[in-house]
Amino acid sequence: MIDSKELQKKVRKAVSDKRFEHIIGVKDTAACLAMRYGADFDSAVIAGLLHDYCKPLSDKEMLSQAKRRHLPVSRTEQEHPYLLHGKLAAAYGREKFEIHDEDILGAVTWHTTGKPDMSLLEMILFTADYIEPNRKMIPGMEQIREMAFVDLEETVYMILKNTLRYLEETVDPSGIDQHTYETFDFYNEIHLRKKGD
Ligand code: DGI
Ligand code: FE
Ligand code: FE
Repeated sequence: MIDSKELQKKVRKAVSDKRFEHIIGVKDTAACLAMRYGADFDSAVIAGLLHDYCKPLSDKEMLSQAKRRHLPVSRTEQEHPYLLHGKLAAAYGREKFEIHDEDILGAVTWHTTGKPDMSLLEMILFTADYIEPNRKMIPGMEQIREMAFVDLEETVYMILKNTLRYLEETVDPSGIDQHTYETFDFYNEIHLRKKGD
């Protein structure tokens, strides 16, 4: 597997200055969360560096790259091809950088929509992507940043609640990925159970 310094150089060449700043923010935030929760540190760093590697691809390129790899493309992904950028980054990680750790690849694959019952590393990347320091301030961000170092499942619930509210205002219902709904339902259950205790 490629080491993180090498991967950082490759990523630097593939994305814009602004995207690179975000990626470094995600890498460092994922590293902090790994320290807090006892996840594998190097895995968090590699996942943070790789997660948006394919974000610069155009819609057309995303679809053709997915097709070439025989990745299943849902109707929602067909209409919003950027939803594929995590899956593609995982595929590139395997092919170009010899990253074969399934937990890292899973975290990268699911970083946009999440999925029910995520691993610790998957929750860490999902959260780091949302709270990293370069993200613009949005309502609820302060509370989410604070919660990230207290209770990761509750944090994932809060992020999905915010994201679904945002998506319901900006895209039509068919544009919301099934995984986004399922992930919300899963973490909402945990949230409600904890509240009932
Ligand atoms: O790649 P980043 O910008 O760092 O972050 P990301 O991969 O989490 O992508 C964020 C965008 O993805 C944000 O505008 C919300 C959007 N998104 C998340 N879930 C869904 C979604 N967009 C659609 N259309 N459907 C979803 O289910
Ligand atoms: Fe992303
Ligand atoms: Fe990102």
